[in-house]
Amino acid sequence: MAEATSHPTPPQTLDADTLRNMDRYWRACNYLSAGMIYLRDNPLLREPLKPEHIKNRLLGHWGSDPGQSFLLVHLNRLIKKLDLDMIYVAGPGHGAPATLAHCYLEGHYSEIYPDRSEDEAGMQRFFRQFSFPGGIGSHCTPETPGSIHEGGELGYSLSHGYGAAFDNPDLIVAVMIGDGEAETGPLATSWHSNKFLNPIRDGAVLPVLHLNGYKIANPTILARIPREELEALLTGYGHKPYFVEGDDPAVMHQQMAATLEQCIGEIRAIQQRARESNDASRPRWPMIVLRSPKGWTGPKEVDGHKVEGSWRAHQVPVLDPVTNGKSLKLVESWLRGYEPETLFDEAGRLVKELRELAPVGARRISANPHAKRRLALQDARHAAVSRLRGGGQKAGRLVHVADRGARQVPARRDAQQHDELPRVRPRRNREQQADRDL
Ligand SMILES: Cc1ncc(C[n+]2csc(CCOP(=O)(O)OP(=O)(O)O)c2C)c(N)n1
Ligand SMILES: [Mg+2]
Repeated sequence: MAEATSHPTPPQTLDADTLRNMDRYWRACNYLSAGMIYLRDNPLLREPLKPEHIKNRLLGHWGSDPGQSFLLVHLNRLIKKLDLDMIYVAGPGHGAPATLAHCYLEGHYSEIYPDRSEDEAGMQRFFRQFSFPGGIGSHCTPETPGSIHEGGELGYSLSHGYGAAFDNPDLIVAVMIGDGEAETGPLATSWHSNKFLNPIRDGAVLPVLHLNGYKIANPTILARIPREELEALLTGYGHKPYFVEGDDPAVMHQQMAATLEQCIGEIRAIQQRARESNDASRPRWPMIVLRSPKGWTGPKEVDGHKVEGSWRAHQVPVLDPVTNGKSLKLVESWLRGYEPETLFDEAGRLVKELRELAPVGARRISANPHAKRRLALQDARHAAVSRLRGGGQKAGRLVHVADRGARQVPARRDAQQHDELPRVRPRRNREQQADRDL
């Protein structure tokens, strides 16, 4: 069996300041995630929380978010440190608040949707739109910046991750896999995609299996089998698993920082060796198992029932804050526990020292050009209208466009007659793909 490593006494990879600020950044993500689920007003809690500040219908998934955000904060550190070209695939895409929070903190959300600006009013709109009529879905959807993966149907994250890495030799795709998602047929099969990855011509995939223990109301198999059995399973799939396990944030930050550095170092070494020697024999790719509590940092108990670290954290942990004063207080103390007043400045923007932790420009996970494709809804609506008006097949198909390129692509002649539909981009040559050297 390949040597698998965890870090019970983690090396001190992060200095005290970096550790503190990364933890603050993570708290900001968690604050925004919970804010999206609960708040329609008073976004920075600048006044005591009242029932009218809470959304009437509470929808969304909290449990997945803190673990996903934890990983994202650490990916950001390495993207910056090593100038990585990296995208992120959220397998538990129902936990969209984590992805959205990151995009917003990186400033990219406001660039695309200027009314959801980096200030108090923009944050309110950002919260309010989430899972709200006329707003955005509670899963990762095509309009989620930086996401190439629809979050509503579990099972395809790893295959999508590999699809993105093929033929992109410099790209690293970090894929978080839910332990529930891992029980689906498509995901369970897709571990074998690593056999199709050519270390010379393709990029890399870094799977992160998230053992938060639960899938809606049930425990998960992979979180319950003995560690050695899981290690043997993942090794059998061709990986070299590293374990990051625990619930003490300070210890976990150090573990994750050291483990990620190790994994990225191994990925680079594998690629360098293969590319210098022109030897594409199959390596053993590293991967991470993150075992952290579901709903980490959320309410520990509600009405005497365990919530953090249990299935009750999956969606909305406190259900009735509008009608129950005790629940309202609980939500307020939970949100205030992140200390938003120390994370956001007077205007309501993430404070400067935390903004500096994120990569900039196209290196931001939310703005990486490999994932910067979204359905041009406006164009899709036009397409649908054209079809209804008898535009036929040519004019009536949905189009995916790179959101920058959309206006630059010359419109087809028939499209010009039908509300200026952009040209459909050419498909990749299927034969070339089938000819991949396995
Ligand atoms: C194919 C499929 N089956 C069922 C569901 C319903 N569903 C939504 S979330 C969820 C649990 C997911 O658990 P996990 O992957 O462990 O993610 P977590 O929330 O724990 O991070 C399920 C079963 C779904 N979205 N897709
Ligand atoms: Mg789970």
